[in-house]
Amino acid sequence: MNTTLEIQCDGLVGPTHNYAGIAWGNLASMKHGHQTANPRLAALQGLAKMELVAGLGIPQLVLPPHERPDLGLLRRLGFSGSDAQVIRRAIRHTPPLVSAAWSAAAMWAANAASVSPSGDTADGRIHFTPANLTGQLHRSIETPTTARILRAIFSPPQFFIHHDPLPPALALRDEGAANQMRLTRAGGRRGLELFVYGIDALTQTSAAGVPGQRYPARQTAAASAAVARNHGLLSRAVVFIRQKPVAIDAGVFHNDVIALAQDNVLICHEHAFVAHTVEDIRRRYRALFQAAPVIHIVPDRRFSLAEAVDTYLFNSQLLTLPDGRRLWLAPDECQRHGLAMEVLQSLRDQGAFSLLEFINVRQSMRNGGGPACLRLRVPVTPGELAAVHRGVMLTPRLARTLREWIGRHYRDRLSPRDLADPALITESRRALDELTQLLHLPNLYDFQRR
Ligand code: SUG
Repeated sequence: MNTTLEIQCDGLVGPTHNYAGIAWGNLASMKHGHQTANPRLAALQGLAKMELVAGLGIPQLVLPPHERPDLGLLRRLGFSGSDAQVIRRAIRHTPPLVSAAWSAAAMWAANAASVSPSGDTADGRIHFTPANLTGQLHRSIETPTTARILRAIFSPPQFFIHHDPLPPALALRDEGAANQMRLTRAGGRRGLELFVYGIDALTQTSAAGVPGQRYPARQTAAASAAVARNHGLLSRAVVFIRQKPVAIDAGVFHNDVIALAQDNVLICHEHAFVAHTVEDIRRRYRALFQAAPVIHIVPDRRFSLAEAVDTYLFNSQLLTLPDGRRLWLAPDECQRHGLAMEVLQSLRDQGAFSLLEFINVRQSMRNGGGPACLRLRVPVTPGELAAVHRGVMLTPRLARTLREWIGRHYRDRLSPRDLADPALITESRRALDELTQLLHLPNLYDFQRR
């Protein structure tokens, strides 16, 4: 019997989901930029994933989308007038700014925050640090709303503590739990937290990236270290790991595109980390738990970095069911990829997991977000779970309500040209206003407070 509970917090896809092609280094975003998206289908696909997980008896929580467009961003950058005028003027001058203001990227909740469960922290509370997402303009605007949402959902201070995001500096770029993994020992509450970074930006000459590297690193060592300190983690229960630059250049813009961990099991691609990392993890795990972790390394000759990025095999959710069995929830794309299926078969044969399911989240995948990107994990005790805001916990009834809400409010086509349409501002606000009632989260958005 498994006593560990883990809430899966999924970002509900917002009504302005679109393909702007603005995430440099994220190959899927770069490839699908300026195509027509289907926000309604995207939201329904995300909801279907949440329903599947909740149906397995795992606590599933809904994180509401952010208000878009972020007109405050455009106004701060000097565009003025009525809401419609602001959009029109910004489009005339700087279209990429408008794409950023409309971005629904907050759906990728793995980037919302770093989370340390109460079993790991000095004060026995769950610690949250909203990610500053400084590396990308369209993502950096998420932080204040994310912080507000997390505070509203995980509220009683005897259980939950919310830190300020790290200062928005290149040297402190932080993209949250997408670069954080955790290993535990069966039955125990303590974990070994693994923080993965792409660059040590305080000492490397170029803060933007390793000189000569094609794509920038989106997490810095200094950011990871600051989060670990703020969360009050024991130094012997933390490992800092550096991504291999070659992986970042192949399109691994977050660690969760190349590695995943659950319970005492770590699965990673051969080129996920720099040399000696795996030995280091083994040593630190052994020192903490007096036992050996289970580590599966997928060799590049069997499954290349390009194949990993193409299929998002490692961006699966590895879920522990209430009976203790592990389920691998893979993106649908893997099912049609012979080599990905061979890797899965061999991992299953070696006992990494026992159940396998596939999920179609293609609308999100086309922007570089697989099943694991769409969710933030929060390990909890039963007492902590009971303190979470009930209105956002997914029940069959809430799922039905949300499906109807999506059907009422979402468009089934959104092209970059549609972002000039002022009617979309009103439509999105109407949808979100109603959503706050459905989730019992009043006055969440700025437009409701004015
Ligand atoms: O930050 N895509 C997101 C995808 C995030 C995936 N998250 C994890 N791996 N955990 C990003 O690159 C695309 C936006 C656009 O092009 O419209 C985008 O932001």
